[in-house]
Amino acid sequence: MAIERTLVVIKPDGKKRKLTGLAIDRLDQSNLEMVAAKVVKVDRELAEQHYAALKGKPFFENLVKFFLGEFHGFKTCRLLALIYEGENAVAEVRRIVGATNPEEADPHSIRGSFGKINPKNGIMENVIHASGNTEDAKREIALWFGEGNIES
Ligand code: IDP
Ligand code: MG
Repeated sequence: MAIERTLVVIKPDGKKRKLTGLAIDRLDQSNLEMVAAKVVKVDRELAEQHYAALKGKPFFENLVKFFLGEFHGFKTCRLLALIYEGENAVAEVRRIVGATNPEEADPHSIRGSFGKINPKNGIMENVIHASGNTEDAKREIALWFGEGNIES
């Protein structure tokens, strides 16, 4: 099995609802190692690049606003970004995080336990981001941490 790295970000709803510690605790129940952690000031450019694959979707603008903390009262949006490393890290973190739609996610998962759909705009407020595949993980890690900025 391949040793992988994957990106996790605690989203503004997770931050606002004080679920950061709980999310880390759940991720600690894996055999993965947290190899980097950083609080990042998120601006529109980072938010749009992070979700570049979804540009053109009808919910894109509200998704970017959500990620910038605009629906959770954050004037400056600082989010915790983490990198986990280990065997099958991408799939393992996704298993703990749960499916995109919190209403369909396994109730044992973070999103299934704590996510919700915002009734005003339909955005899936699902507490935590996790890279969807190894390609996305590489791109996202470079975007959030920069090349070569991680302790080896
Ligand atoms: P993922 O976060 O599970 O990888 P993506 O499809 O990459 O899911 O979408 C990124 C984020 O955009 C989701 O986590 C969720 O917050 C939001 N989102 C995705 N699809 C929808 C949708 O159909 N309606 C509302 N929000 C969505
Ligand atoms: Mg995704």
